[in-house]
Amino acid sequence: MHDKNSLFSIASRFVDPALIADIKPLGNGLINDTYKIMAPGQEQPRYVLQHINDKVFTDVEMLQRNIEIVTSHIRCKYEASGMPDIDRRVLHFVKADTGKTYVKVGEEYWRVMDFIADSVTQEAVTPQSAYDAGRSFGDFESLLADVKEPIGEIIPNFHNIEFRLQQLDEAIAADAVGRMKDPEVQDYVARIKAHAEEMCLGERLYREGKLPKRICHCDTKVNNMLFDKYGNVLCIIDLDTVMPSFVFSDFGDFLRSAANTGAEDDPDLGNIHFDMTVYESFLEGYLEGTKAFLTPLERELLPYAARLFPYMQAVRFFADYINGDTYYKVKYPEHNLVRTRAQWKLFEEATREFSV
Ligand code: GN1
Ligand code: MG
Repeated sequence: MHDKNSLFSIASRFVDPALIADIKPLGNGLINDTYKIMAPGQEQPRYVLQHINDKVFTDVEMLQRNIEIVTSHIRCKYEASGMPDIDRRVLHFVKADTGKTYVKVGEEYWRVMDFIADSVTQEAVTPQSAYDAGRSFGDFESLLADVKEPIGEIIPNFHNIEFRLQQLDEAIAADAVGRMKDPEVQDYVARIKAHAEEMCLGERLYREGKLPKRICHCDTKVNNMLFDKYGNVLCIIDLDTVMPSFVFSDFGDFLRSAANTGAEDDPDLGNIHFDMTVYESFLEGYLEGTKAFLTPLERELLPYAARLFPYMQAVRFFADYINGDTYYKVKYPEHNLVRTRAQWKLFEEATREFSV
């Protein structure tokens, strides 16, 4: 945690100190630390200050370059199409006194972006907002389909399930904190392995040259979108993971949070079901947004994507649990195991929905 004085002095590298009345925590991301900068006499935050987790995003220069390419590309397209209210539809990063969109203070990296006025985040969607979300993520991929500058793979193999399974194997072999002796842990290992081959389908098709990679968002949780007060999607946020991936990333990861009737870390597995009405609405919006480029194979495999993401997230939370919680922020010692159970339940529920 950072004290207020240091937050003030870091924020002052980006914005006029006279505009900073207070700085408070914002949101519940599992990777970066996020704060809102309040200006004097204003109820809404003016800026967002973020401490970049450089253990996860090791190349901050590439990270910010990717984000700048993506946001300016989208902004140009919106300008060309006469889109109204552009500043509320695409993020804008503030330049620091260094002329860059980030600063290094001691060993830490920080950045600031404008707060999008009159916006809120949500943890859940309705069938109507799921349609909008599908349309928005489809449009997002569509807008980025002709980016000329190379977008770096900021976290190599980020959504490569073969790689994630290999990391799990490494965690099991190391058993760094002795969690492998728990019979429940052994049981999840067996369950995960039983589906491994089937779940690696995407990577096999990629090697066979049948499946393309496109520029995707790669973290399409519901809480990575901003909505206006009427529940319309305003803007897609959390652009750190934008990189080349299968479209399954955006489709499957959104449903992982949106179609889950429970929470990502719900301790009560009875709350967790896969909501097919959300799936159908999101699918409709997504197909509309991606109709210019989606191939028949990509389309056919969208139900696989809806299963792949709870599976992959279970593998990732589980590996982190076995490693002793080194990646995701945890609120209590069993948190990553609770998350694993919840994602596994969601995987089973989705599997039940899609098996004929
Ligand atoms: C992380 O940063 P945040 O909380 O939006 C993670 C995602 C996971 C998600 C699980 C860089 O996203 O991949 O799906 O937690 N981001 C990274 O909630 O690993
Ligand atoms: Mg986030």
